[in-house]
Amino acid sequence: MNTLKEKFKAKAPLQKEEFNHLKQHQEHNIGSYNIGQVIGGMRGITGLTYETSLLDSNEGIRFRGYSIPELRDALPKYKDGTEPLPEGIFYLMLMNELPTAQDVADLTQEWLSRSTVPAHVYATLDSVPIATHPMTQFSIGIMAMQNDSLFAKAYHDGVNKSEYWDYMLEDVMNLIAKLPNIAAYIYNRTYKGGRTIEADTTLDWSGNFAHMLGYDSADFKEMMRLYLTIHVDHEGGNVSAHTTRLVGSALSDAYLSFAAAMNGLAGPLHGLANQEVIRWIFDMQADLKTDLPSEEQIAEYIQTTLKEGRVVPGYGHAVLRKTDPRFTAQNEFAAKHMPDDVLIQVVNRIYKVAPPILENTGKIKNPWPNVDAHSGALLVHYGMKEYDFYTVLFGVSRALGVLASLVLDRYLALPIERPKSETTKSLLQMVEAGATA
Ligand code: AMX
Repeated sequence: MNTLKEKFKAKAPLQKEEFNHLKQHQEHNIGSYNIGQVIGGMRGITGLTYETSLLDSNEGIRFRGYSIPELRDALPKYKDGTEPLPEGIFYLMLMNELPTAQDVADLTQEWLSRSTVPAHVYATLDSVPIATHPMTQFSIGIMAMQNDSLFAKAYHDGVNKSEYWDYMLEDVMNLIAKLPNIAAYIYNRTYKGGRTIEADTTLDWSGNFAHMLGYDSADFKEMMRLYLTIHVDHEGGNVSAHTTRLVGSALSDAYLSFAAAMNGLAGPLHGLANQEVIRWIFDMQADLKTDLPSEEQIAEYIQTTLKEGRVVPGYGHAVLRKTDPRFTAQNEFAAKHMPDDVLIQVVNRIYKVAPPILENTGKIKNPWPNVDAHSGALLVHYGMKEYDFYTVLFGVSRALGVLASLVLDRYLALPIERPKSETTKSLLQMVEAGATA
């Protein structure tokens, strides 16, 4: 940890310098907004800075300037592997520089050394009904560890605000280190009769996670490395990232902030969409009595879903306006590792058929697939069919981006968030008076 903290201390001032430079331009106007945006989920209103990643609506996500294809190439891999190790993208997001293989190996060891979960956390999980949704269990597991927050303790003891980031970094490292163990515990408890699989301390963070989930093939571990790399971050305004920022801005610690974020990720329009996609496909296969429906059958099924006033899960996005590169990365992985898989063929047929139908509704702004349209099919291929669990995997990955960002929030001393709200009446009065907010 000393190495990582020392490196952060050496690198981070550059980020602060840039931020302080921006502060000199506080009066610079970057746009105006209208009532449509105020009542429409604040789309298109730039309301925060967020350093770890930036989303271009056509090109997709970039992490500290690097696209997913670039990172699949540039980040260190596991031994003979070809997919990036998520430790590397965490390092990149926190430090704003690509890691060496040694930086990544150090992180693997650091997280391993912090991965022991206190017994009371497992006891807390054991006390909730087994049918409790895995995301609810995940959130409860995270909250059960809050008692160990070093940031909360330091704040209570009167730490100087210039040192907040140091305690936040400690909490973030402890939390990330333990998430795979908690997630695996929930999986094994909920679906595998409570079996215990000991950690394999020779493996990397993702490989060991796959192992603790009970999936030991080299391909599954590679898939997990890719999965945990591409789900980390999607700039700052999405529900999970923004929730982490918002709750953290009250100086709530990493456990409180991240648990809140996971409650947002558990919503079907956000992370839960990955389970909804597979549920929707399974339902379609059952309704049509075939594993591989034709394009015509899929088109009809999509029309029915729309007529029923439901969303087609895995399609659409609040910011993206093209196929999500995270979908493409998974599709490339599937083409390489499971070219004949029937479910992947279904995913590809939906990809062919859905966009024109969604476009023709005239109201859906992005008819293209997002990350969730694909991920479940990869997991099913390797035998993980318990789709209620999928969002927990998303959550383990999302921790890396939003928590790296939370350390920076405290380093940059960002203020408490407090946007202004209006009532419908007060806005109507502004309209009548031709006034602005
Ligand atoms: N199927 C059916 N209707 C859709 C749709 C879809 N896939 N995507 C958007 N729409 C509808 C909206 O519900 C909205 O309808 P309304 O006017 O009757 O309320 C209308 O089209 C306009 O919506 P939009 O501006 O295109 O999208 P948005 O920014 O409001 O919402 C999103 C974005 C992702 C919530 C939406 O596209 C959606 O619900 N998609 C399906 C769920 C999904 O895949 N979520 C995962 C997103 C990625 C993630 O966070 N993990």
